[in-house]
Amino acid sequence: MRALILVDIQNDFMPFGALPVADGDAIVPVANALMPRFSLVVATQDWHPAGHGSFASRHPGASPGDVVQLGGVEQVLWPDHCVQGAPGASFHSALDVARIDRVIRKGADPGIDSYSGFFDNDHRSATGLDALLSQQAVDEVVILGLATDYCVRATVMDAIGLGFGVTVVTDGCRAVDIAPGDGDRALAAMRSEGARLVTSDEI
Ligand code: VGL
Ligand code: ZN
Repeated sequence: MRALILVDIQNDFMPFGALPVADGDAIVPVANALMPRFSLVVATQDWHPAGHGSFASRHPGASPGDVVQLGGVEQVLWPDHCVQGAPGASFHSALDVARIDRVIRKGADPGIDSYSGFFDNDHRSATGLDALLSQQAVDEVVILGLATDYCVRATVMDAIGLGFGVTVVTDGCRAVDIAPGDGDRALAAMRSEGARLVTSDEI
C-alpha cells in the first residue's frame, strides 16, 4: 500500500509568507494533481506555539539564519512562522484540502524543532505518522512539499530509516536555499540514502 505525504504546504512557506520559499506556490498544482491517485493522503503541518525556540525573536541578539543549540541539537533560527491558528499556518488556499485524509502537526514543543513529519529533531518523540502508516499497511511513501532542504529532507530520511520505500517528487518540492545549492545537495543526499527521485509525470 502506497501513501502520499504532503509536507508543510502552508502560507508562511509561500513567496508571500514569513519564511518565504522561492516559487513555493508552484507545487500546489502538483499536489492537487497527485492526490486523487492515492487512497491515503497525509499532510504535515508545521504548528509552533508563539515564542517557539526555533524563532530568532526568542534569542536576544540573534538573527534568522544563525545557528544555536536547542534541545541538545543544532538549530537554525528562523523568522516567526506557522504559529498555531495564525493565517500563516494554514494550508495554501488553493490546496485541495478535501482530499487530505489525515493531518499530522509537528513542532508544537517550544524546546525542540521538528522538521520531520515522523520525529522531533532529537528523535525522542514521534508524531504518530509512523503508527498511522503502519496501521494502514503502508510500505511505500511518495513525498513532496516544502522545503526540500529542511522538512522534506528530514521526512524522507526518517521514512527511509523506518524501512519505507521512498519516492520524492522533485517538481513538487522547492528549497529555502540559504546557501545556493542547498536544495540540490539535499536531493542528492536523499538519493544516496536510497530515495527514488522522480517527476510527477512519472507517478
Ligand atoms: C521548515 C524551517 C522551519 C520546513 C519548517 O517546512 O521546511 N523549515 N520550519
Ligand atoms: Zn518551523
